Amino acid sequence: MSTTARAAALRSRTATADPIELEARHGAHNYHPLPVVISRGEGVWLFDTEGRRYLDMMSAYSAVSFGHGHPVLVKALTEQAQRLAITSRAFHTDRLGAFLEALTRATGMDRALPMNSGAEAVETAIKAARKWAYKVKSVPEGRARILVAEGNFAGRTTTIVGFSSEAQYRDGFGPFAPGFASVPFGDAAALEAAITPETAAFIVEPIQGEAGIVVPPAGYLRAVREICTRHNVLMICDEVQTGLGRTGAMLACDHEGVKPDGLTLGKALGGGLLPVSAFLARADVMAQFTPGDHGSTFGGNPLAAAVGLAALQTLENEHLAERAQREGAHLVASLRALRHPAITDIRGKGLLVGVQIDPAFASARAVCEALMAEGVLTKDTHHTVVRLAPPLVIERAQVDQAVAALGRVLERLSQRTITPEPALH
Ligand code: IF1
Repeated sequence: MSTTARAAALRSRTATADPIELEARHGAHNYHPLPVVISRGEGVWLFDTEGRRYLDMMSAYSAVSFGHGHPVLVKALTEQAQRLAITSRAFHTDRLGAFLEALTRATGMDRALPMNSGAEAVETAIKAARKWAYKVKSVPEGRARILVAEGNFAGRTTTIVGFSSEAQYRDGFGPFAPGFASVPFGDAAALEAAITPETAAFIVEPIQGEAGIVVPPAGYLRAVREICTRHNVLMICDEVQTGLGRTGAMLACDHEGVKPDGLTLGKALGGGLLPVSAFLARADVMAQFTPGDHGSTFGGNPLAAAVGLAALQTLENEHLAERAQREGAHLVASLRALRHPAITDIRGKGLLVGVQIDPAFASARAVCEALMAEGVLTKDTHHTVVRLAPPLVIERAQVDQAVAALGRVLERLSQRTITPEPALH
């Protein structure tokens, strides 16, 4: 068949074929999406190919904090794309410096190294911590150890899944990088007990997202800060998910007034439009990178820098952290007011909320499928938790709409689940 004929056949097949079927036929099956095909997004709303509207209550795992198609961010993207998008770091550009300055000012960190995905930012943190251990702390070469928290999620590279506690994320992907050890999340004494002279850093999410929106005991981050300082161990906070206003403050660390030695940001830094991440650190840590040590084809490209800068400015101009604090408090209060027996716990901070569902009633996945029928889209995590993490631009009425939908779903599932068994005769 000629190329032209093949292209025509493909066009006609693709034009009429079902998108889900195309994914199934041509793609890896590494996700199990809800049975919905989204074709458009606007603010807090998603629209499927049939034109049905859904309230987005997961904002792409916090990457869409500004809502879908935020006009200021789309403008920054399109204007920059028409001027200059990618140059590599072989040359300076007129966008990167301003983005790095805004990142350091917004976080209070000394220096920033721009990357693309969250995992790349975490891998950059690992390299920086190890090299700092060898060159500054005089840990013998090759002996640096990094502590992580049980229940962590920091990305999908083999180094990172190597220290995951989730069997599925590790299964079949070894052998893994050595030099990592886990400590219980939320237990400062266990952290201190695990520190050795070769410990370079402790990498920790201030609130564990994938583990099911797990908030550590009050004071934990302050205790970690004090212990790391006393033992000359780098405290590195992974705020890829909790950062940029999501928990009701610029950084989740801010709730305890803690300044880490290293910080990873991602997801919302790209304004919900493209992957932008960064590793930020104390000057002496970032100084470990000399020209050629580390890099990325796309890291710090002018398109990402322009959008990232606009995202940081929009976060501030629209007071989105305060909004997350206010609407998150209302969300949690409204969920508690449901007083539904299927809800066994409500956890979170700001607009990063997890609703724990009693498995006797239904799986979190079943709740999410039922929510979809009610026009609300979100995702389950760890089988029993429904994640509620909408765009930070969500209005009060839309929060109420999501809670009402959850109430209806739980009521319906309860009737289905606890129908009394027929009496045994
Ligand atoms: C998936 C959830 C999972 C992260 C933290 C780094 C990264 C992530 C705290 C890596 C990414 C994403 C990955 C995505 C699902 C989602 C996620 F917690 F957000 F729900 F998996 F746990 N640090 N989290 O949460 O960033 O490389 O993806 O840009 O892999 O299925 P990334």
